Amino acid sequence: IEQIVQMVRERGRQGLIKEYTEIRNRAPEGTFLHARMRNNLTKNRYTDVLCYDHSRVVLAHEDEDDLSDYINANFVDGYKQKNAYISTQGPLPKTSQDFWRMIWEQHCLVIVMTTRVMERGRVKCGQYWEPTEDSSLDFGNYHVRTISVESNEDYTVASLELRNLKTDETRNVSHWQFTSWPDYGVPSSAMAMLNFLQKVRDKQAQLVRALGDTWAGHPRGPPIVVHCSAGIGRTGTFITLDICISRLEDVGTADIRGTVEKIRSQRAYSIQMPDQYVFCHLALIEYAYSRGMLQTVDLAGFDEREQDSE
Ligand code: PTR
Ligand code: PTR
Ligand code: PTR
Repeated sequence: IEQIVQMVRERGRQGLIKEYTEIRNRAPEGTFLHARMRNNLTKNRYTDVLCYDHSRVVLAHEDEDDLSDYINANFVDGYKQKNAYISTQGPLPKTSQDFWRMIWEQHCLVIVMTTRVMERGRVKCGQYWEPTEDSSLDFGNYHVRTISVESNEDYTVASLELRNLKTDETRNVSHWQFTSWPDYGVPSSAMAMLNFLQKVRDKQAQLVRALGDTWAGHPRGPPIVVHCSAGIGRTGTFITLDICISRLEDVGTADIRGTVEKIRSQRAYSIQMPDQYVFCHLALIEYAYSRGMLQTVDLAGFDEREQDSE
């Protein structure tokens, strides 16, 4: 980790931005055929944020309709864990039912939401759950009841009960919304974000444990669903940090660039703004410092350092 601090100090903000631009300029490494099918186009929140075919979450065919298996969502690997996450867009009114179907079919226990429903007067995500206690919404075969809601300064946790009306089974889903993250930006405090991330992990671990044998052989359980509005910027930043911190705790090293490249090979465009890439570095250093892995952090000149000319 000391090497990372040194690397970050030497490159400075401009150097990291240049590195991000290189990553970003690379052509996509996959096709988007399903995302572009005529019947699926309106299931994408943004026409320029499509979903790779090779890693997409395929919905089970419920109604013989060949085209009903599409949702703008991709599996993303975690640290030493295949399909640790599902990165997805904020559900649209039209796709909320598919979203719950995906949660059901993938047995997901935890949803992380890093956007607000409205931002700067624009709708960023559908209201696919009820924000108030003891109320519910229906989406096709799924009944979603909000059991309890707890709010903090930076995030809100809702306990949801998801009922499959076809089979009459119910499951609990824990909904974690981080509320102080502007779109196209970074949180004002890395600590708030890191604290939130830790709580999310603890919750997933607790829910997996509570299910006992169900997840035997998969001790970390089902994918954690992570979404923002487009499912690339803030979602990608959250996942990058989660992976880098796992690695840091395991072997004491980090590879932010490699992590971002890997995530982008599964969820195209992940990490959308240069500042988000820079934030991953600074937040990781802050994390290491807060955990006593670093005694001092010297980033003198980080903001001023000019980019070396070629
Ligand atoms: N419209 C967004 C933007 O341009 O910022 C979404 C987007 C992001 C679209 C990235 C394409 C992108 O491609 P790449 O990062 O692979 O160049
Ligand atoms: N055994 C549980 C069930 O089938 O409902 C949960 C479970 C689901 C366990 C999937 C493991 C799973 O992963 P895999 O598809 O890799 O076996
Ligand atoms: N076309 C959209 C735009 O650039 O406005 C796509 C987009 C929207 C891309 C939001 C990223 C966004 O941020 P996030 O992935 O964090 O929701």
